[in-house]
Amino acid sequence: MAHEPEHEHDSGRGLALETAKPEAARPPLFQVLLLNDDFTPMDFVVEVLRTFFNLDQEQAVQVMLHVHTRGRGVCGVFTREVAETKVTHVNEYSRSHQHPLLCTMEKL
Ligand code: TYC
Repeated sequence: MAHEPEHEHDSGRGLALETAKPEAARPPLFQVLLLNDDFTPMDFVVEVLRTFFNLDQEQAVQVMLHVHTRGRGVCGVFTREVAETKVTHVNEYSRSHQHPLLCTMEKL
């Protein structure tokens, strides 16, 4: 286009126009993490990763062992509301089974 007033800060008519940023097209992303502890059984962590994060057995064991050896690990990346719901559900599930497993989230 020769002239797009929406993107011009000086249109020549003394008026600055700007369209709103399309935030809805790229919502902020959050990684959901599991933290290691000394008490939660490995099988329970694998079950959590399969149930809440839709990982297959092989992926779930890989992530669990990463958390076990490195202290923390990423279960998945989601928009804010989905990440918050995963964190709440995983922590409630762990507590309901008397395990101290902790799930948290961080903005990317
Ligand atoms: N460290 C635990 C154990 O040895 C296993 C474990 C892995 C716990 C990952 C939490 O997020 C976790 N039984």
